[in-house]
Amino acid sequence: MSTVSTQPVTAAVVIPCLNEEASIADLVREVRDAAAGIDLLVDPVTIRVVDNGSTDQTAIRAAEAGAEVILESRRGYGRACLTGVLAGPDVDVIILMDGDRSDQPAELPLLLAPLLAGEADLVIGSRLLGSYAPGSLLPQQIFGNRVAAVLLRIVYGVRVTDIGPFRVMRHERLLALGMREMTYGWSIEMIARAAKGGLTIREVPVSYRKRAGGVSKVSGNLRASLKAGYRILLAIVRARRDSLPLPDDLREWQHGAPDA
Ligand SMILES: Nc1nc2c(ncn2[C@@H]2O[C@H](COP(=O)(O)OP(=O)(O)OP(=O)(O)O)[C@@H](O)[C@H]2O)c(=O)[nH]1
Ligand SMILES: [Mg+2]
Repeated sequence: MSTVSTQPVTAAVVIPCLNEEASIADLVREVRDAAAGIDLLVDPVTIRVVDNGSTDQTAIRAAEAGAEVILESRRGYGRACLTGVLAGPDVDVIILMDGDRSDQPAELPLLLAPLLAGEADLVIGSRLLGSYAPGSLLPQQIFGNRVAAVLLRIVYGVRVTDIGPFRVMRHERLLALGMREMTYGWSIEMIARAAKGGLTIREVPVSYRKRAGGVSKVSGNLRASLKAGYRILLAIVRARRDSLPLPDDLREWQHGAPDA
């Protein structure tokens, strides 16, 4: 089912951001350097920073560093990801990564290679197969990820070690998943829907850094962590029930979707 690329493909790096002024400019530069050095059939690579109502200088810093900045006033991690995915012009491949500089853009080729070779439809960077800096993943995150992985195996028969934010997928395939989860359940919903749609999911080891500055919105905040846990469980259950709409349905749905 996966597609092999023999011609250069276009790609967009979508970075959801909420108050990441401390890290976003360096991250954008790292992505640009990584994209320039990619010895694969990817060209050009655009960088879309989706600013989700930051009250700091995130948007200005990102634009100064050369990113395209998309403002999304409706809150939610998944919402920001989807807005970035849908922001035109259409590209062949979508790359998702966090805005706090925890993911390493230099590892982009590791994720792109299996996708472009047609070996996988969704490639996810696994921090547990790779490495993570001390303090970058809290014990509750590791535990939560393990629980989520077990549920994915039980409900969808898919084996993953981590629910990492750094991932790549063809634009068209991602749209066809009909993503609905507009908060932190987005990452797990993508895996669940891909598994349900019979897509091939591949993990590659990546290294994960501690956030480069700024404030944690999820793992460092108990209330946010509990809410994220609930959204993740909900996403697993809901993805099982829902059908997979066509891309056109998704575009319509995105317009009328309730706020997260
Ligand atoms: N667009 C958008 N982005 C968000 C929102 N909340 C968090 N983010 C971004 O999503 C990414 C993940 O959030 P983090 O705060 O890093 O969560 P975390 O990785 O669990 O926590 P740390 O380990 O402290 O980094 C970061 O790039 C945030 O800026 C949101 O509501 N909207
Ligand atoms: Mg983070």
